[in-house]
Amino acid sequence: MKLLSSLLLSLLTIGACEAQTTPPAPLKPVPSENQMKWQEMEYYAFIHFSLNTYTDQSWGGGNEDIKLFDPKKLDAREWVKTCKAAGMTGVIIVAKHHCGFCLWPSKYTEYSVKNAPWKNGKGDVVREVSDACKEFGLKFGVYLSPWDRNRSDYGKPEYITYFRNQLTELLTNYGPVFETWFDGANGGTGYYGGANEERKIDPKTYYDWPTTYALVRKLQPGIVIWNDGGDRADLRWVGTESGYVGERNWSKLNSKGDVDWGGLQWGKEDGDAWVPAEVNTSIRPEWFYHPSEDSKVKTVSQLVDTYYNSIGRNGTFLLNFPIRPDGTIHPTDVKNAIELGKVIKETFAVNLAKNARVEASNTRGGLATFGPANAVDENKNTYWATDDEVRKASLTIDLGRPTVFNRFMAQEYIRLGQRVKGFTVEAFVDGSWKQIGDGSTIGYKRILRFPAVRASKVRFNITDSDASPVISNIGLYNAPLILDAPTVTRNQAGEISIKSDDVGPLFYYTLDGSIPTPRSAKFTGPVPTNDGKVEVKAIAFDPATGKSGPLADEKFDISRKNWKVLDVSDDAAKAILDGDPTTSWKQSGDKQMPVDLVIDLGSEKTLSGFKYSPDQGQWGPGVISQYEFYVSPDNVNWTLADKGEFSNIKNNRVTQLKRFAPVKGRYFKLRALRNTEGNNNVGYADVDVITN
Ligand code: FUL
Repeated sequence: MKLLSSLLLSLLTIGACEAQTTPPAPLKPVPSENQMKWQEMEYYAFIHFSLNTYTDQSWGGGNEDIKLFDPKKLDAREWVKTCKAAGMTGVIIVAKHHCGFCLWPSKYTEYSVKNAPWKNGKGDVVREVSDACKEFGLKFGVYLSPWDRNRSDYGKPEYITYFRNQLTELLTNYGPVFETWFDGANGGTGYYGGANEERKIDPKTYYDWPTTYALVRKLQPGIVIWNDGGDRADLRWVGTESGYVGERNWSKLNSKGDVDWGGLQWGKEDGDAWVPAEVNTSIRPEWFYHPSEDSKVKTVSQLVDTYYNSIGRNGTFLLNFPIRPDGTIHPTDVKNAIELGKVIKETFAVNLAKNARVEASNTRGGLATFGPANAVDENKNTYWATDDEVRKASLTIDLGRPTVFNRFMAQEYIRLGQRVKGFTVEAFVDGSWKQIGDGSTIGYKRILRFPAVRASKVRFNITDSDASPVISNIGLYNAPLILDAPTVTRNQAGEISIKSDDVGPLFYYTLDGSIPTPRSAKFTGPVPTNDGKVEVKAIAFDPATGKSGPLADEKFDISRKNWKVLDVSDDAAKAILDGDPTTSWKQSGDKQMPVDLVIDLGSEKTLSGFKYSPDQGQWGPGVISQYEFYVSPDNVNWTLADKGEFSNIKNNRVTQLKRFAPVKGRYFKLRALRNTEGNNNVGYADVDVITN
């Protein structure tokens, strides 16, 4: 008996040892080969260009005149060169947006470049982009809008045949395609071949996605499919177009069933399908080009912030360039994107942890094949792994001497699944350990930012994991200070504030229209101004290098000092006038549409427009989508000055600017007729006017 049990024990031990000398079993689901290749692309471009570029719209109605399309300076090589210089690895061209106009000469419609004046109808934007991608070594992708406001057969089965025919053209005639994008947006109304009506489809059944996916995969075996609102494809939207994914971000979802907003932002820890996150956002507030946004191009530090909130959080980063009517990208967009590319390159050029001495609290089977040195060798095919039963482990990096850094990067070997759900990072500073950062998930890539520290050792602690951790890479970096145009705001009292997304720069400004220099006034706190219109010019300055960043030029209309929100007793309503887009106020829940906001300007003004900024929060903010705007001399007799829709405000909650013929009055009323959710919630982050 004794003999038997010791035999059993040694057999068990051998079994256990054997298990620990082979690679860890995958924690399913795991990425497909196509998803792996896509994830490693990390950062790529969107290009939005269509007839609505010429009509200054977000969504074309489907009846825009083809004759408008004549981009005389179009050179897709320039677009792709910009993408390459910005550090991008691919380009997704919007081949057809919701208006139905095709940027390639499709055989199946007359509503395309073949009937445009551009190149006498001989042009093909899709061809030019795919050729340029080949020339510059970037991958090529296509967006084909399922919703088509031009087609008379939209809503009928015939349209699905049309849609698949178009898809076949795009996936057959332009070489390898790395990604297709099937936008879920559908506003109902449209031209529809002259019917000019509202058409409702059931996005779950109408498009019959399984058949379309099979076609896509047959034509392009290396592709990944993005789909929003249809059957689960290969990639997921993150629930916002503002440029971030959740700090906790699982690359998993359930293969069946609806996904709520949290599922889009954070994925599902126990999801049964690999559906990683793609963060799509535009370099400007909107997707298409609008001249009024020339001063609203995202700054370098905003772009860098988005980089960390996407790639730094286990997502990819899809950054959009709107094309101008002449066919070019605006120089500011080009400059900022290239600058972002430089910052990223500079930041990650030197991995201070590369080949450093490392020790781990546990190594799988005690074998070098799974040893911690694999986590600092910058080789994506090797990894540090622990024994199966180990869920908490530490890896200590010895830098050899005090070293300054402000970024920490970790990557899981996701071919074996996503596992880690809690970690901390400590630095050995002046003889003791100090925590400098923490996080939940890691996935393909996770980057932490923190103020620079000078340390000789760093400890990475995995505090929680769904299976034994498998870490492919760790990096430490020292990122440069970013100087770009600062953000200028004006509060209700008329005071100006200046700030930027980085920590450290000083700010100099002028109020007289002159260009600020480091000899101008230095911003030390809110600056009072008079009640009139004010133009603020400001720059950020790095005292260590003596360098300054680009100019911020902000024009404010009359001060809102004497304004009052009428018929509201809630003091929190002042958020509407405080000039801070991050604060907001909501009408009381018992109000039914239409819901009015009435403001007393304090004295008579000539109004020629207004601005509405919706709540930036995610939870039920009451974003107005249809409005009327009235002006009154006495709060009794009202004149309708303007009415209309805030297009695409549901997906992109940017400030809406509306202009109208000048009207005199002391009071205005913004009437909400509808919101983006179809309920009675009405909220505001900011409301302002344009005066003559
Ligand atoms: C949205 C669309 O409605 C926008 O116009 C844009 O194309 C964006 C990428 O997707 O849902």
